[in-house]
Amino acid sequence: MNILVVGAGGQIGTELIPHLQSLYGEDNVIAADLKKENVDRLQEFSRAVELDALDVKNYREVVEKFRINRIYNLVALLSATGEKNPMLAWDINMGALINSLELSRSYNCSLFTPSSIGVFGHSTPHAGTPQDTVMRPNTIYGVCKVSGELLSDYYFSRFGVDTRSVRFPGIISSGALPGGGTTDYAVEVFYEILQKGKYTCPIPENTYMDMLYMPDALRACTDLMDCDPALLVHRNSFNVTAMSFSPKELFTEIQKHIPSAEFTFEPDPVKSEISASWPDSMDDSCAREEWGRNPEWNLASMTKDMLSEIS
Ligand code: AKB
Repeated sequence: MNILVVGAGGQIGTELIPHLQSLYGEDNVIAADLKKENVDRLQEFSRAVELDALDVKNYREVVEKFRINRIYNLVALLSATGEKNPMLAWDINMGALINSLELSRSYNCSLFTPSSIGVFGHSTPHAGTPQDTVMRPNTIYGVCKVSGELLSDYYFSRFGVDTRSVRFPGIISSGALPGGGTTDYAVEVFYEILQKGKYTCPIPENTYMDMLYMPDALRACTDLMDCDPALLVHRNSFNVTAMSFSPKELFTEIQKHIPSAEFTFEPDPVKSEISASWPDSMDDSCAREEWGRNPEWNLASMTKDMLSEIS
């Protein structure tokens, strides 16, 4: 198995690379990123190359050179940043996806492109959001993710490309900071509290969103791609979650460890609107039934681990 991770310098890629190396061997994982500084950092622990996923010629050369047969396409402009420049978000998110799909088709690669809770909108049921339900997002990021799910299913049914993916909720991790998302507060808060003892939250205190701790997210990436395809009724994309909490609940949990931590709320209009349109808690039973998903971390265990890792 030769695996290429495109957009490897971000929050997920930084931790997915060592996870893949531990499962498939160091030599069989290639990390690719657009930014030279990310490639330099990735080269400290992996085989890493510079790659612009929007440049299909450059992308093809890398796939050919390393005889790639599985691609993780992690290139994305996230929800809050996407609203600042919708056309750029469309170009990046869809451009990287189309190139990944076409190259997977030509070189017989399996392909994982994360989807997101961003596919949902105000008209989706917010409690126990089902796997198959209304998907009418009100962000360009969500529009890209719905289009990506449909295109990925199309490439599977029309061309037989082995596309699989999950709808990630907010991912909490200590390896690399997220950037430009609506759920980023749940990571930022740990750094701010440990550095400054106080945090001002851009999300209203009682807004619930689904979250996953990174180890559970990484297992989702590999368990789904390694499972027997005969088990899959769905492909693009599975609801996955491990916890659902509001900022207030997370901060109360942090205060159990750091009683002096201070929290204030200054809701950001864009992030507030986006977070209000997303599910409060998703139903991930299809992922559990079809490929045995079984997350291990909850709010209490994640909070304790984050504080100790970042300290
Ligand atoms: C974001 O907030 O944009 C992402 C996501 C949930 O897809 N973290």
